[in-house]
Amino acid sequence: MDIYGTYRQTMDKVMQDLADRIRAGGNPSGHDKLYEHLSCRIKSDESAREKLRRKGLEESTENALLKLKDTIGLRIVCRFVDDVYECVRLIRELPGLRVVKEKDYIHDAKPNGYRSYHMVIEVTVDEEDVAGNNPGHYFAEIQLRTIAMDTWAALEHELKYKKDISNQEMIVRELRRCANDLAACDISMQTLRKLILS
Ligand code: 0O2
Repeated sequence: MDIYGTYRQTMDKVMQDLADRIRAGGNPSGHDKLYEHLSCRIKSDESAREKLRRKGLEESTENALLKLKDTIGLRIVCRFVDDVYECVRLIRELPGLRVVKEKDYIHDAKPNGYRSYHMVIEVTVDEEDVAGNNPGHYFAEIQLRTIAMDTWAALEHELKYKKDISNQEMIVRELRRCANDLAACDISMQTLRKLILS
């Protein structure tokens, strides 16, 4: 059994239900799809344990479910920046969930160039949680970004794990430049769409 113990099944249920509801809202009939793709995952046992250790916390089911807010993760990739914010609005209005934390790394990019909109939400479900509540509460993190932001994050994530890169400084600088160029493209594409649709 993994670190999530008997709660794993409920986590899968919470994740699938959330994804289904976002898919339903993000595909309004007669309108363009709000997002390009949506993916979800439960953080692996190994990765959850590594994150708990990194935070100086004991590797327990309680800590995994209560202290890590991203064990249930959804990622929504949109074509345009406006669509990201439209999806955020849609998620805020879903019943049975409470937004606990939001970080707008699109408006305030990280120093390395990372851009994305992060939401931590608490979902209420008719199952017991690790604190013994029923209905129970489960946390999930939703990351929303454009295709351009997603491409950048995927590449940067890959490079993060290659520790023996020479020219590290130059690569970090170039990655930041690429992130800024892609952000400029996102703005141009958004403007073009407005022009085409007006
Ligand atoms: P993984 O493997 O993707 O799950 P937290 O670290 O979550 O406790 P914080 O500061 O609230 O605390 O997290 P933050 O910065 O809002 O974002 C956490 C997640 O966002 C990361 O999860 C990444 O998925 C993504 N992320 C944040 N910054 C970067 C970045 O600079 N580059 C890339 N590629 N992704 C980033 P994990 O758990 O680190 O990893």
